[in-house]
Amino acid sequence: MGIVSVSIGSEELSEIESLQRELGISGRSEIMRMGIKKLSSDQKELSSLSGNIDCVLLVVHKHDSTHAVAEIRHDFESMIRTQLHSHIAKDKCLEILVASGDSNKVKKMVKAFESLKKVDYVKLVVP
Ligand code: NI
Repeated sequence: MGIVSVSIGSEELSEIESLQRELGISGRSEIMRMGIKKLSSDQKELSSLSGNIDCVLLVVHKHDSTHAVAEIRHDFESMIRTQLHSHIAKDKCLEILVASGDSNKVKKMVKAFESLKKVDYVKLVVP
């Protein structure tokens, strides 16, 4: 077993503590292992997509990142058929995008949203 030291912000740290309480897990390492497993399975699901797909993408972000989110939407506008911007909590926005297109381009769009710091949640649904 290896030991890895990581730097995380106070927001992520309190997220870890709240997950520990909710899941009844005492060690932070266990939370990290669970997170890695989840990320890895999401990644496998994403890389298994091929050809043209129809999908729905949910993105929750802080209101002050609306401009950065809009830039990504414009970068992928040829794939986006419908979009909805809604407010779900104070300073939080929800984007619902319905898209059709090449799966590799969809993967790029998902990664672009995930790489934004003020994006809290990205979920791709491929029916
Ligand atoms: Ni908004």
